[in-house]
Amino acid sequence: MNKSYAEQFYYLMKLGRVFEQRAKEEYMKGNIAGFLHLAIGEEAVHVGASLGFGKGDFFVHYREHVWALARGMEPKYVMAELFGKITGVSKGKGGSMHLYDPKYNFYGGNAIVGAQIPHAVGAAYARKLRGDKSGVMVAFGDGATNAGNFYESINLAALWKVPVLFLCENNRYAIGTHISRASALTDLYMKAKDYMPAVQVDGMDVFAVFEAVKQAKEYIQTEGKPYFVEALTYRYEPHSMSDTNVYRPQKEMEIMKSKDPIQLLKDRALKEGLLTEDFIRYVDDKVLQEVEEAVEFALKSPEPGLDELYKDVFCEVCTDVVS
Ligand SMILES: Cc1ncc(C[n+]2csc(CCOP(=O)(O)OP(=O)(O)O)c2C)c(N)n1
Ligand SMILES: [Mg+2]
Repeated sequence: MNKSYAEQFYYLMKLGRVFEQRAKEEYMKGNIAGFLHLAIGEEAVHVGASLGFGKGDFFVHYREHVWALARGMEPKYVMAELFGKITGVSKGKGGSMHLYDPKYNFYGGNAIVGAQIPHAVGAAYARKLRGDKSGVMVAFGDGATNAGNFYESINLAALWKVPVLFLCENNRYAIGTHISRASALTDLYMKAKDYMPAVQVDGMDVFAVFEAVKQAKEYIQTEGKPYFVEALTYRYEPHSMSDTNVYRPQKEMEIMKSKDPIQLLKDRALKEGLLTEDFIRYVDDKVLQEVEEAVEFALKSPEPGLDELYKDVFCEVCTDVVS
């Protein structure tokens, strides 16, 4: 692992964390409405997978702010979207669960559990037919692996040899339901292993996620077939802002917080000389400033006008939705 990657990991993970902490505050003030699903605790999965995969299309679920930032979307346009402002990435009409920007090959943000999985398989199949090997990755939660569309997708991807990376973020909960109460298998890579290579990785360790996803990307590109990665992770915040969070033992939360992915990265990278205390201080100040500017930008931006109401509802020319 080189210094440049360690620096990018730290910057993006810290940016994601501070961005979401600030989004939570703004939600409490009433500046953000609707749903807000935070990924605090899961940053190593989003950042490690994003950098490990490199170029390609991303389809994710509603817990997506850190994914969007890790793919390069600017904090101010993402924050403005959460605020429902016209300057947001989806013109303020999508909100937190519908970040979308084809410039970054980022195709959302889906509010329907598991719905992005067949979308990604379709996009990957289209890429294959065009001879385009840039790659498609789809992320989804543990809960999504109990849905029919997940099984249909892994089946078709294996049958038609579709080069797509399935990335399961196993944070052990689907809202308030523990995985053991909803899934017959709790090692979720086992659900895919008869269809494709499938591995389980420590999702609190950004280096481990990066390496697993990099290997997966090489496989889908050279073999032209699907691959499955399960990342074991944990969300520190409630499912969404309206969740009372009473279903989790305090002890469990304490144990998982002691494995904080940002702290783990710092400890290891400082020890191995990949990061310096000065760099960490510099990044900590920089992200605070960037997020502050993003909030100011969002606050000052106007809401969408009434003339936006019927725009972007249906596609008039549907050929280039996935460019
Ligand atoms: C088809 C469908 N069923 C139910 C819901 C309600 N719902 C929203 S999030 C969620 C839990 C999903 O959990 P998981 O896939 O583990 O993702 P996580 O929230 O943990 O990231 C459910 C059941 C939904 N949005 N869509
Ligand atoms: Mg979950």
